[in-house]
Amino acid sequence: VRRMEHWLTKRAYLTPDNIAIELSNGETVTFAKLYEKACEFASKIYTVHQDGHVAMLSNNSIDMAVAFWACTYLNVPVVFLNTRLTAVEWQTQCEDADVKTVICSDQYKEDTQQLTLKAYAFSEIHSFRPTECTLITDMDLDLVCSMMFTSGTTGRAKPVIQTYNNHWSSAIASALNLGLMSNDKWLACLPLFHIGGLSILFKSVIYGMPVYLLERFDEEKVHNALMDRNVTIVSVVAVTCSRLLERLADGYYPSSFRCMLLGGGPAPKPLLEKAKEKHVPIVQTYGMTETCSQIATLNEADALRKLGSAGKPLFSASLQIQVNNTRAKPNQVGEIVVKGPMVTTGYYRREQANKESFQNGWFHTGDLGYLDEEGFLFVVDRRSDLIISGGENIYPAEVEEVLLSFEGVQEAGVTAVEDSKWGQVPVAYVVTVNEMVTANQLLAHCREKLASFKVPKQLYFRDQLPRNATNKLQRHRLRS
Ligand code: S0N
Ligand code: AMP
Ligand code: MG
Ligand code: MG
Ligand code: MG
Repeated sequence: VRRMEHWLTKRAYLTPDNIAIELSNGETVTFAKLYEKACEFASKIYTVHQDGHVAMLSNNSIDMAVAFWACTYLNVPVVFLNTRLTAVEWQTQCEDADVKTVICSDQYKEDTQQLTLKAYAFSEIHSFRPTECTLITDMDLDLVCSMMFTSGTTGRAKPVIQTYNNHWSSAIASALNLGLMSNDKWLACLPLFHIGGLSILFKSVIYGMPVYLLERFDEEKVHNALMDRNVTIVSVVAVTCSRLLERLADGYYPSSFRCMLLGGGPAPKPLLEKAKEKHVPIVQTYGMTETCSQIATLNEADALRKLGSAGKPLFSASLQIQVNNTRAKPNQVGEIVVKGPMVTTGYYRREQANKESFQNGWFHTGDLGYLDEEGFLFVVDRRSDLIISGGENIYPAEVEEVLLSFEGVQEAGVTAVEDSKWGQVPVAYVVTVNEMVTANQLLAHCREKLASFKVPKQLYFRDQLPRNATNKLQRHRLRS
């Protein structure tokens, strides 16, 4: 076993008085305090958490960070739930990831009544009496630290295993790429339930760097923080980046501001050009839940010369373009495959998916891209059929399944259309047995079962849907 002293314990020992988390209301928590709070929280949940995993349902907060670190002191894997999902979706994910206990912010306590699982709000846990328990001193790097769901080809989201070693390797690889400045302060406005957000918490503790934590993305708050709070780096998706540039208008960020780390989906050329015009440094990155965030990143030095590229694979990571399991030539488009210590050990209890995704040691991302003559990655298309709306994944099959579960719906097909606000949004095509089914009924049914960002923006009735010779739905032909 590979072991390492618990990162937060070590950090609290090294730089106890440095700031770990800063909020927009001025509140701060030092590393010593974060350590103390995490240990205390651990001693309080010790009696309620059952064997099995703990789910976390919360928007960004200090409590959420404390609860997460508390679970690491008990060696309990944390399954992160997207707060935008419906209770039906949470329930399925909890079952798929062997969750036995839910920890939530007080805001979601009422929603959890719809789950068959026991849920505890942060405030309830704070009021518990601490129990004598042994907290781990050394982390076993090969253990599961967290799990996050990602869309799968089967229509059912898959739990991605993220080990301590994955998170450690990701944080180190990122620092070797971006460098680490003594004044670095990373702003977290992406949800911590996605890896683009959570990875900032690991970086904070491992680097000894403060995180400026926002409950959620709010362009006014982010803008003010970038202007006045000495933030040096902020992670963004295309939609939030675009809103910030809009808000910046003719202004400039202070010279201490280093960059926006832009990931989670394609970076539209016009957005990159606008940023260039406004002298906003954008660092484009390619990564995913399965690689525990960044795996390829474009250095600032190459940013303008290679506009649109996601850069080169980080130190310790390898990346290839493969066509029929052989390495592609420069500029030849193929599937992006990766390997390295930040790559997931697999999907939790999904044998078939793991067999398909891992071949000869390479993880097959399902994304298409090419490497130019100098080895710079260009992502040209995402995994088949995946829709990315404002940084959130929508898998068509999942929406189709919900449409098909409505009585009278015979066939359903979902595809993406371009959208100026969200990048892409889903639209649906359905075939019904008779004219009794209305669009309003179907959309209401979707809203009940699906997170609202997954609900089709338009719904069209058709006599039949395009299928190939083997009767497989051809989603790319739905719109014609
Ligand atoms: C874009 C965000 C901020 C929009 O949320 P906002 O404005 O707060 O909306 P609300 O006020 O909550 O809701 C208003 C209405 O809008 C709907 N809505 C909300 N979000 C979406 C959406 N994405 N698409 C479509 N509709 C949406 C609401 O439903 C509501 O409608 P009604 O009233 O009908 O209910 C928010 O969506 C957001 O935070 N998005 C980003 C999510 C994210 O983090 N994605 C990245 C996931 N991938 C990864 O983490 C891997 C890549 C990675 O690691 C990375 C990514 C980025 C940067 C760096 C990295 C890295 O490698 O480190
Ligand atoms: P997620 O599935 O939420 O983990 O998000 C990762 C997915 O977003 C990847 O598999 C890609 O499809 C897409 N993606 C991430 N970074 C980029 C990028 N730089 N360019 C294009 N697509 C990207
Ligand atoms: Mg995914
Ligand atoms: Mg909002
Ligand atoms: Mg919702």
